[in-house]
Amino acid sequence: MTGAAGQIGYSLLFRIASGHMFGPDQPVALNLIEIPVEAAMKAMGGVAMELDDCAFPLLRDVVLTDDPATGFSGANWALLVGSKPRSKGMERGDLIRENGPIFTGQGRAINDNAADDVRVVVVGNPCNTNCLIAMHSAKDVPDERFTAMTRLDQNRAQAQLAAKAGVHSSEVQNSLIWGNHSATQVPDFQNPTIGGRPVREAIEDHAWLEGEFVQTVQTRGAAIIGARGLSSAASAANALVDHVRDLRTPTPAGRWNSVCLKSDGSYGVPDGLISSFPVTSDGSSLSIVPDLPLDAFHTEKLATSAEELQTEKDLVTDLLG
Ligand code: NAX
Repeated sequence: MTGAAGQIGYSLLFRIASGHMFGPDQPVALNLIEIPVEAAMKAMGGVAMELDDCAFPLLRDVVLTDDPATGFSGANWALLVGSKPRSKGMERGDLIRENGPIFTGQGRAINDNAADDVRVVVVGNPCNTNCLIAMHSAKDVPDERFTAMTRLDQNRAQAQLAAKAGVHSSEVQNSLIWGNHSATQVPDFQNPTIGGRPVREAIEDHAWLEGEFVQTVQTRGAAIIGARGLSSAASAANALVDHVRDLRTPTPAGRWNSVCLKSDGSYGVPDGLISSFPVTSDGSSLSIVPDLPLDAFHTEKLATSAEELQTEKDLVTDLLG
């Protein structure tokens, strides 16, 4: 895992070590990667001390390093959480250019050092384009092993729909996000169900669905920062646990999860972009669910998000080899 001394790391590592990500019978060894800066390495050392202090039965080894080659050595799962944060006055384009080279280096280090079955999940933002760069930099690793995370957005959408319908979140099934993990993402209200009924039947306020629902999910990250003074961390770590667990286990019939992966041109998203789709897993390989209906509202919004992904890709063409 990269970014091990960060906020998400502080929530995530304890969930992994206690068996939530890989199951209660799977021992884990953690390779933690930080930047070669004294404060970051020292903070990561503190996290490792706390992992020791939990005496987790499943935790077999913890390696601390600032060297990606060492960190990714033998890794079965590479969780790319660390990235440079957006600083004041920085445009999204600047952020993409700043982060790009990090993911080139990490992609190469994964290619050269990880286990043959490595699977890579990118969380560090802009996660879709960072994932694209890492995928292109790891030439020997099949493209389908690279995903980026919209599971937090999916979980947020599920919670919002449940709250509006006045039911428990478990009543909402197949909550779904399309497109980019950004403010253009498309929270779906056509294909999920609430208590087995279409969302538009369970929630009669259709203006709310097209307006407040979509905007609330798109801007939830900013709302958390506004309230907490810090970005979402525990919910992001929880979403990553969900993401990896659901890629590792076969998806129940009739269900799907939101996963960003390489587009095959499905739903009009240009081939090769890393976009969020409804995805099923057979436990190892992933498939985009075909032929879901998308009305004009969803189609138009997805096209806008795909255009944004294309613009991001165009900014980093030189890094795509
Ligand atoms: P923090 O700033 O708390 O931690 C990031 C950590 O990454 C820092 O300790 C930093 O030193 C480290 N880091 C930076 N560059 C690195 C590199 N090249 N190698 C190894 N470590 C490196 O951020 P945190 O709140 O933990 O968030 C991490 C990332 O997740 C951010 O990019 C954030 O935007 C992104 N998020 C993505 C989400 C998603 O749904 N995809 C949701 C949550 C979060 O906003």
